[in-house]
Amino acid sequence: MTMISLGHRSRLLSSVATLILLLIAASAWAHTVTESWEGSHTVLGMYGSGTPPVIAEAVVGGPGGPIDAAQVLQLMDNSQTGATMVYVAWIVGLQNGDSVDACIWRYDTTPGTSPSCRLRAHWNDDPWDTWGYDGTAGGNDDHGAGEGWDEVCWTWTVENDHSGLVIEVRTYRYPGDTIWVDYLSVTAPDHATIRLPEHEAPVESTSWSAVKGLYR
Ligand SMILES: [Ca+2]
Ligand SMILES: [Ca+2]
Repeated sequence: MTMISLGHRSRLLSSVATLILLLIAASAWAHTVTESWEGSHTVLGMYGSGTPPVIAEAVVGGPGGPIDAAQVLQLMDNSQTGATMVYVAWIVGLQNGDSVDACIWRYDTTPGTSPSCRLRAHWNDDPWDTWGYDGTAGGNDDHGAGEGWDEVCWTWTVENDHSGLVIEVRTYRYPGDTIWVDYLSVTAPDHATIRLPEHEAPVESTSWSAVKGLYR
C-alpha cells in the first residue's frame, strides 16, 4: 500500500510539474504574420518634413522583382530634412519582457550611399492613436549592402511598461531617393495583436480622430 500511494504521489507531482511547464510554455507562445503588399494598401502611417513625407505605393515587380508573390512596396523619400519613415506594423497589448521579432526584405543598388533604409521602431502606448510616440525603441543600424535584395531582422524586448511598438522603415536620404521592400514578417506573443497595413484602413492624421470615434 505504501509503495502504491508513493507511486500515486509521484505521478501526481509529475502531473503538476507537467502542468506548470505547459503554463510556462503557453505564456511564451507566439504567432507570426506576414505582409507582402499584394493589394493597394501601403503603410499604417508615416513621419517626416515633406507633404507627404514619403510617397508609398504597392507596385508590380519593381526593379529587383518581388521576393514574394507579385508586388512590392515602393518608398520614395519626399522630405528635405530630418528623419523620414513609414510605419509598417503596430503591435499592441505587449507586456514587459515580451519579444517582438521582425524581418523585412529591402532593395537598393547603391552600396555605401543613399538611397537606403533601416528597420527601426518606436514605442506607442496608446492603442487608439497611430501617431502616438513614447520614445525610440532602437533597431537596425546598418543601411544594407546595397547590392540588391537583402533581408534585415531585429528583435525588440519590451521594457518600462510599454504596451505598443510601431515598426518603422526609415528611408534615406533626399527627395526622390527610392527603395523597395517586400515580405515583412512579425512574431509577437499570443496575447499581443499585430496590426499590418493589409488589415487596417490607411488613415490620414486629420481623419484619425473620426476613426477613433467609430471604434470607441
Ligand atoms: Ca510581395
Ligand atoms: Ca544604398
